[in-house]
Amino acid sequence: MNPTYGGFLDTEDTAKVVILPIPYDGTSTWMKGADKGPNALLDASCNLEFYDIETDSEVYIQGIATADPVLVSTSPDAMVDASTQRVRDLLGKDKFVVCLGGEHSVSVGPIRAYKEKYPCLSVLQFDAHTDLRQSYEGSIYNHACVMARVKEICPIVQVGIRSMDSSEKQDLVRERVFFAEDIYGRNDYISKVVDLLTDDVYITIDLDVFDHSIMPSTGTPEPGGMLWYDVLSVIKEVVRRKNLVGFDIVELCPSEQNRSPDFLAAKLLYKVLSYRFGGSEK
Ligand SMILES: [Mn+2]
Repeated sequence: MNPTYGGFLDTEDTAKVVILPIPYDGTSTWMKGADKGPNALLDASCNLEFYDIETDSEVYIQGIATADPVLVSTSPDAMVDASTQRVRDLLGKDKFVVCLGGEHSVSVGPIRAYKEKYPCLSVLQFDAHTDLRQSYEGSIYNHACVMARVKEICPIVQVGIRSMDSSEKQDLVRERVFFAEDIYGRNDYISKVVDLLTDDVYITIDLDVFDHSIMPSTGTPEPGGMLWYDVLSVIKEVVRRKNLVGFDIVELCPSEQNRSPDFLAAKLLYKVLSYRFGGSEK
C-alpha cells in the first residue's frame, strides 16, 4: 500500500482535503531524486502532532485523504495532462487538493485545473528561482520554465527569489517580484504581496525558497533563503485576506542521512491546512 499523509485512512469520498502525489522527476538538472519527495514527506508526516497550537485546532478531523499518485512519466506533456485531469476530477467533487512534487514542473497541471474552476485565479510562488525561461533543454515543461507556463494561465507574484538567468529579465515583472535580499529581516512587504493577488489564490511552494540551512534536501539549494516563520507569515496573511483555493509543495529531494527536511515539508503542509481550515471543525 502507498503511504498516506499522517497515516490517515480517510477516503476521497469523505475527506475535505485530498493530497495528490505527483512523483515526477523527468527534467531536473542537478541532483536527481525529487521523485522520492512525496513518499518521504508522507512518511515523515506520520510523526507530526496533529494538534496545532497556533490555531488551537485539529484540522485532520476535516478528513485528509491521500490519492493514488500520478505516475505518468512518458513525457512532461503527458504528466501535465494527466495531473490536470486528476485535479479537475477532484475539484469537481469540491475537494481541496494539495499536490506534492516531484520537480516544479508538476505545478502546471494542477494550476490549469484550478484556473478552470476559479477564473480569477492568481498564483503566489515561493521559490529561490524565477523559473521564467521560455524553454530549457528542449522542453517548454522543464522545471526551469514552470512559471513561464503559469504566467500564460494567470497572474503571478514571486517571493524569495535569489537566482536567475539574465535572459529571464525580459519576462520578469519587477513590481511582482520580491527578491530574498530585499525582504530579508522585514515584514512590511507582506501586505504588498497580498495586495497584488486576486481573490482566489493558489500557492506553489518550491522548498528551495527556504534557506539551505533548514532545507538542504532540494535539487538546487541556494543560500540566503527564507526561514520557517518568514514563509508562514506570508501564507497566514494570504489566508486571512484571500480565498486560498489550493497549494502544492515541490522539489523535496530527500536524503537518507537527514530526515528533518522531510519533516519540515510535512509540517508545512499541515500548517497551511491549519491556517485554511483550522477551527472550523469545532
Ligand atoms: Mn526553485
